[in-house]
Amino acid sequence: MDKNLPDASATNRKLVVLSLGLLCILQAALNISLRLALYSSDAPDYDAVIRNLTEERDQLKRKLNTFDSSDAPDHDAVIRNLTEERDQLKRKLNTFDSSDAPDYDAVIRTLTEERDQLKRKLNIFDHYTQEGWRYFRSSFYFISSVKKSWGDSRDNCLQKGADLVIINSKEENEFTRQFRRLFWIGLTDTETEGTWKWVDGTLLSTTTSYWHPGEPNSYFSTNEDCGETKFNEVEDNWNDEKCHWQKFWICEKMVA
Ligand code: 2F8
Ligand code: CA
Repeated sequence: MDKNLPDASATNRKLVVLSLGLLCILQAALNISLRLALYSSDAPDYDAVIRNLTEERDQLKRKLNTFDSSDAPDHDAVIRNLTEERDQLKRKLNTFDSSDAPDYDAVIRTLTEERDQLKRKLNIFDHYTQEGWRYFRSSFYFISSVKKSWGDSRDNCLQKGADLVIINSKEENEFTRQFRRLFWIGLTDTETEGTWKWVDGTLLSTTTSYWHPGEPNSYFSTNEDCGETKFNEVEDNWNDEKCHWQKFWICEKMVA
């Protein structure tokens, strides 16, 4: 072998070392460019956005916890629903942290929309409870503290953006019965004697009515055209009564 010629294996080693060196440089360049792309000054500060959203979510949580769940039986359900929504947000945040390449903008848009929905719900809840309305199964109820005729009671509810209560279930009837008061409810047969209708125009269902035995009777033909809760010691507590009588009343406002 000519000693002036370089050894072939030494040349190969040099080539391998050179290639590895080039690969390292390429890798470093790729890392730097990726980091620059991710953290360039144009990109939003995702950590800060997520911190803010998390803080707002926690504020909602604290606010929800201030509601007294012992006040109304279904208050619990509202809080459970809202808490579940909040936890869903939390779970989303957690997957967001661990996923490989999240679409940050989409996640933040979704979180923001869900947070805003929670805010709107809380605002409605705050508004009605501060005005003294009671919540039960997706409706707020206003319990009057003065007496009026059936027609004036209904007008009062309409002015509040509500109407006289429509009772659709035994549970709702029990909700109204718990107050042990004589209340006008949104039931009348003024249009056609003997055809009882709710204030939204629906016919009273025979399977969901709570007339006291013997009622409605238009007592001694005295033209009793308006429904009330009266015999509150029993489940079937409704009575028909003369509409001009002054009684307490209950308004109902359904919430979406
Ligand atoms: O005020 C009229 C009212 O009077 C009675 O109830 C206390 C009648 N009930 C019975 O007689 C059982 C109601 O039907 C009547 O509306
Ligand atoms: Ca009657």
